[in-house]
Amino acid sequence: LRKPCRTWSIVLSIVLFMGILFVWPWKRREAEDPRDDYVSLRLLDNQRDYIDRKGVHVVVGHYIGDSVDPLKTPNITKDLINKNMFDPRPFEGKNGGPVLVPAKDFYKMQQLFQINRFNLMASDRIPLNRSLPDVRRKGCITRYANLSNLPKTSIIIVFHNEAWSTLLRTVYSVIDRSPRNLLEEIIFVDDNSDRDFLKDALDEHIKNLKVPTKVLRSRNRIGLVNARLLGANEAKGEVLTFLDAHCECTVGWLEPLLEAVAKNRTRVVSPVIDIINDDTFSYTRSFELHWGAFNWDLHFRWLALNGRLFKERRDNIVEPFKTPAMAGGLFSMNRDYFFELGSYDDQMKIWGGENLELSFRVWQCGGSVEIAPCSHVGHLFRKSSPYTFPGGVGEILYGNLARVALVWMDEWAEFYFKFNAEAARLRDKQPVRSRLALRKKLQCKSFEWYLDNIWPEHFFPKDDRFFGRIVHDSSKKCIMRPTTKGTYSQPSGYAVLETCMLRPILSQMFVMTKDGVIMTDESVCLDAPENDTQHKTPKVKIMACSGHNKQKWQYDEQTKTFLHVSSGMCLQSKNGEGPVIAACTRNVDQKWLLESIPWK
Ligand code: LR7
Ligand code: MN
Repeated sequence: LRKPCRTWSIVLSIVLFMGILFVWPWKRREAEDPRDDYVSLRLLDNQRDYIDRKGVHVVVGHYIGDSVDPLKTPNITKDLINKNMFDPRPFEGKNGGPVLVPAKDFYKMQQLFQINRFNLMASDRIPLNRSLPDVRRKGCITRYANLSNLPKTSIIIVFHNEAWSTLLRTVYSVIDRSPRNLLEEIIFVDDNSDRDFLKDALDEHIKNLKVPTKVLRSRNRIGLVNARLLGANEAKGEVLTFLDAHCECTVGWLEPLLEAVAKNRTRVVSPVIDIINDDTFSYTRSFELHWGAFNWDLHFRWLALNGRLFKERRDNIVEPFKTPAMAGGLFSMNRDYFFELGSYDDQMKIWGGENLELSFRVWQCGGSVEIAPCSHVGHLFRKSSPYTFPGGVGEILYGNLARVALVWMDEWAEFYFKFNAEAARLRDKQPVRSRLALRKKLQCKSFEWYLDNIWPEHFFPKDDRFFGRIVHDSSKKCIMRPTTKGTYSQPSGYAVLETCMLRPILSQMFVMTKDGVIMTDESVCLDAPENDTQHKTPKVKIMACSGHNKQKWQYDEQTKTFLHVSSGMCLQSKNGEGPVIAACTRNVDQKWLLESIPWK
């Protein structure tokens, strides 16, 4: 071999060898229970992450606090945002595949990205009727093969300054992949968009669709709740089906939703929400073994099912299952029931909070919120918002959330306001009398009932459990979950010991249940290995709550020690370093105080 050639072959063998080293254990890991390693799809928070299908944790980006008016970004002019640049190529994005933009267009592509905060050039190259894979499980196809007498639905799509291609691809996917006899009509609600092509050109285009379609227009920016109310008031279908303005429905998506609602009109049913990538527009199937809930800040979260529910779901993976909360954008609901139950809180502004409000209301007032695993719809997830929030993102979102808390959460509203200064500041500005009257009229149950019965594995404080700080007696430091930027918790990592803050902060707060589970926000639990033969003092972790024995602890008031039940070891910290478990000694290093913090 000549010399350069030999060098290359050595390099190549090293690469191959490393590849085998890394790929081999990786491949094997897929077969293990994945719930140990991640918390959830994390959405609508400062950090918006998700786990891809191979279990890789992908940090997607930032969300709240990041809304950008495209006209205030470099190189974007009014002319540019008003131009419809839809330019489809027949096979681009076919079967849900990624779009490949040639390198020569990269500059333009990045420029156009600002307009909608997704890759507009990529979207505009995909035909309106692109194909998507059938992502259903086999059982689903037979389960929904012979249906009769399903009700018709009105499809309601609200939008503010949406792109032509994403908006119409939503509609084409509905028309192409729904049985025609189940579609009553499609109703667009234009929430005061200012882009030219969303006016006459849209009115013209929809005349040719195979399903009766109309556009309602609001003369003011009214926000998504009031836009949806406009649509719902006009709708004639027995069922209302709401979709965001940038979705793509897959084959068989509608039948499971309508069948569930037809069987019982108090069911409110969402599809599994798959991921349309904001950069390549590729379609990725999401998990079915998740349900929707929320964190201490009342931000929506996907959580992995655990314990009883995981088994239940694994045994029956086709029937709709109950979820504490819905994501908000995609669901079907009986129209009369929607209005009987108080439709939406029309004092909610622009964006945010209405999904929890509806979820609490449905559950507490006698209905159910469910996910139909056989129904898959893709949603374009963005890292930031491409439109203005008049008055400010915080003012709007926390005002809406304050309303949710005040109306539905009883004493847990106090918990929310205690630790959320921004929402607390806005609470007195919220007139909620009419919504409280509605709650009374409908004789709705308490929030405690909701927590106990609908989400028994919740991590909120309650009178039957400890809530507060775990303080190391000798160093007087607090156990804390790993954080980034001071406040936002990471999905998992090693527990740390830090100076206790003067004003109690949530990342130093834990809940300990009667069962000995020590958990905190985001459904993460104090966790230590059952039998770690390599380390004498294995580090204590903060991991997704799994119900496993290795997450069970016992506190002894007398000796002030924490026993890690399954290993028989004790919680310890030497010189104020990160907590570990070690053979029990009753030494000062193993003494801890439980400092209760009042929460209501
Ligand atoms: O002022 C506005 N007027 C509008 O008409 C602001 C928004 N909108 C429209 C907008 O064009 C879009 O069609 O409202 C819809 C939702 O806004 P997005 O797509 O910018 O936000 P999002 O996808 O992050 O919104 C999620 O959270 C919202 C909270 O209010 C709503 O519940 C959305 O419906 C919800 N989207 C989903 O649930 C899709 C799956 C996401 C997940 C998980
Ligand atoms: Mn959306």
